[in-house]
Amino acid sequence: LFGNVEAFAGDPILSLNIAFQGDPRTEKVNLTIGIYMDGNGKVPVLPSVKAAAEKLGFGVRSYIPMEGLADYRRLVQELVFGKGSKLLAEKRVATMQSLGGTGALSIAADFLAKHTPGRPVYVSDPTWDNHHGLFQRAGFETKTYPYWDGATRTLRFDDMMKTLEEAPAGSIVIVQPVCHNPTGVDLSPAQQDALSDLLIAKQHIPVFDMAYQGFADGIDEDASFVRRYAERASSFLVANSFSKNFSLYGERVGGLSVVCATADEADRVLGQLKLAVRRSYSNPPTTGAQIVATVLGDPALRALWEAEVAEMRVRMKAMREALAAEVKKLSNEIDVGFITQQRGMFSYTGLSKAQVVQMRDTDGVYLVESGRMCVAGLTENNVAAVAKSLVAARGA
Ligand code: PLP
Ligand code: TYF
Repeated sequence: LFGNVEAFAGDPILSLNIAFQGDPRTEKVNLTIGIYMDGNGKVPVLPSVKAAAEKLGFGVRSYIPMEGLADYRRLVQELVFGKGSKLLAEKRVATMQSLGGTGALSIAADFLAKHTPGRPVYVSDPTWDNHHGLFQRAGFETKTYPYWDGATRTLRFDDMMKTLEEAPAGSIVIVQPVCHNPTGVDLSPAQQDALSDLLIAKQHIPVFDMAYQGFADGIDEDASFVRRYAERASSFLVANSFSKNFSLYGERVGGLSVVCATADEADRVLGQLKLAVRRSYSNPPTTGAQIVATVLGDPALRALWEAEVAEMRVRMKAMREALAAEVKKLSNEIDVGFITQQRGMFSYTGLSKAQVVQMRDTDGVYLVESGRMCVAGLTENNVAAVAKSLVAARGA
């Protein structure tokens, strides 16, 4: 019956992690998957999260509503759109609790496939690979807009605008508003505004995918693209994730918010989102959302969490500076500006696949084959070795 089932090639990033685990070298360094690690190379349990979990204990585990916990959904809205948001006052946002950012995008794709079918979906070149997969699975054809210029390690902004200008009106456009995965290159505020003008003029449907809120400049600062867009546009979507900024990867906590033209429209959209969830997994899990809602809803825990996010952000920036400084010590030929200018968890190094393989084989330094480095894997203890490996590979 299943004799012709094709083998699954696996996810290249997850496969690299398995290879890393099996590597016997003690000096190995994992700079692959987008997981924040602390200065000791460990995935942290945030004290705010631990305190919330202890406060909650293990209570009743009945089903929760299809759309998720009410407090959680309100707090998601306030975190994404800002507490004083006009949209929220007008009740124009339908927000669901989701299974991480991936689950939010998956429900978004199903919803759009049903209600706005047949439109092209534009994603950045390059992007998080699952953007293609999730929207293709929902029945869409995905296309790319230019984003990364390998020669200058900067944004191809004019080309990006041209492609989206030439796209059919009403196209779906996935936009990472902050800490772009995989490049670490974001739009400047002026570029964000120019892109917003174009998206509105062309009646494109943006899906903002915000997986790293708080990892660039701050929790509110990182939401500013979405919030400024919200002041002007009547319909768009936002997927947000707490995997990284709460270090709750395995709990699968995120949100999908669909901004609508009116409160009545938002009511009906929420109904359709509930239906999509009902037909998929019925209702979301309890624990992660309870923890996030407890932290965000308690002033003391929230202040603690904000400080913890700041600590993660500052450490990643410090590691970028340290790597750039270590590379400079070894070579004057390499322009290290890109390492410190890029933001968030990732740096697109421009290293070729052969160079990445050399670093892995020779030094046990693991990057993704596209040349993406997760800077959250750098520590005081390994940064010099990583710099040495990088400089050697560049010369090879
Ligand atoms: N979107 C982007 C751009 C990501 O980098 C990620 C993954 O880390 C996600 C979405 C999915 O996040 P989650 O793990 O919450 O599903
Ligand atoms: O790009 C990353 O590393 C993160 C984590 O199938 C991730 O987004 C990677 C692969 C995957 C799921 C999450």
